[in-house]
This record gives sequence, structure tokens and C-alpha cells, in this order.
Amino acid sequence: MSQLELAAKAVAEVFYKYAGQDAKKNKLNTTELKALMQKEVTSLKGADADVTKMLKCLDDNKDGEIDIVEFGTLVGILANGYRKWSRPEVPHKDQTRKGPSQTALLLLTPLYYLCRLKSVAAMSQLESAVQSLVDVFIKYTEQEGSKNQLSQGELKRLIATELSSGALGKKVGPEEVGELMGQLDKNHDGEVNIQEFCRFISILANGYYKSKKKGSA
Ligand SMILES: [Ca+2]
Ligand SMILES: [Ca+2]
Ligand SMILES: [Ca+2]
Repeated sequence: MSQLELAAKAVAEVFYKYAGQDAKKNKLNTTELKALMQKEVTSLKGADADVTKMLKCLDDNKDGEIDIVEFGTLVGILANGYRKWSRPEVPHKDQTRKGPSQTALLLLTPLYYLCRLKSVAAMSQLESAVQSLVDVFIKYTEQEGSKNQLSQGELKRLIATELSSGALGKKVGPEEVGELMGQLDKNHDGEVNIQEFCRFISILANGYYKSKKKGSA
């Protein structure tokens, strides 16, 4: 498995580990999300995240729970924080720890802790996965155009290189890259940013989980 596939696998494992604690095994309820945040975003310890509000922010389809694709948003927020931190030469205002709007701030609080993770010896499975995702993302974004985003060409190279041989890669052939780009590019700027990229990861993670389940059944 490539670094990217291992990260997607880890995202799936973490998600389903907590989502499976009640009868609805494919979704995180408030209690499950809280447990996940406490154990997997280790840098959050001591900070009092409002999980109910966080769930509302992530819950796109408003069913009161978080599915794996919605979970991708959270992974994206963590990844974005880590990316900014690991690439300090890219100008950003966050170092003041003030910038974002109130709603965003609520979600962003944990990432400021995550950003200091390199000094923390023990990363959780989720945090290691986030770090891997960012490493892979950066490897390709810096090839052309915006250094913070994937162009279609970069996305194509990333998929060809990182997903060509693994089980997940078969789901996304190079010919489907244009279509995929359209799906991922939520803000329609023609490129894929880290948050949009993490949505893709959660889709891969879901595919991994489903194929594994099929295999073991
Ligand atoms: Ca559940
Ligand atoms: Ca939902
Ligand atoms: Ca975009």
C-alpha cells in the first residue's frame, strides 16, 4: 500500500472504531464524536471542545450524525492546520491565533494544538494519518501553479503514482480524473485544496472499509 492508501485506511479504521459503538455503525453520534475527539485528537486534551456545535458544523445533510464523508471535513480541518504549520514559509495570519470567524474558530481550536504536535512524542492514529496526508499532498501541490493546491495535472499525477497499484486505485482511473476534479472542487476555483482533498480521502477510506468488509464476509 502507498503512503496515501495507508492514511486512508487509518482514517477508515478510526472512523469506524468510534462510529460502531452504537447500533448505527456507519455514523458518529455526539457521544461517539466526543470519544473520538478526546482519544484521537490528543493535542485537544485540556481544551474544552463543544462537540455538539462541532457536529452541527460538520453535518452537511442535517441528519444529526456524522458519516464518513462528513468526517472528511474534520480530517481536512486538521490537515489544513498541520499543512500551514509544516510550511511556515507560506504566508498566513493564523500565527496570531485570532484570524478566523467565530464558527470557524470553534472548529479550528484543536488544530492549533495539533500544529504543535511535532514536539509531542505520541501521535494518535488519526494524527499520524493527517500528517501522512499532508506530506503526500504537499509533494504534488508544489509542482505547478498554486503551491497550496492541486491542479488537475497534479491530481492526475498524484492518483497515478499513489493509487496505481493498490486496491483503492482501481476505483479511480486516470481517465476519471476530470470528473473527479469536478466533484472535489467544491469552491469551483479549478484546483483542489487540502480540505477538498480530504473529502477524497474519506471517499477512499469508505471504499477501503467496504471492500474489506466484503472480503471478510
Ligand atoms: Ca454510531
Ligand atoms: Ca450527517
Ligand atoms: Ca477548489
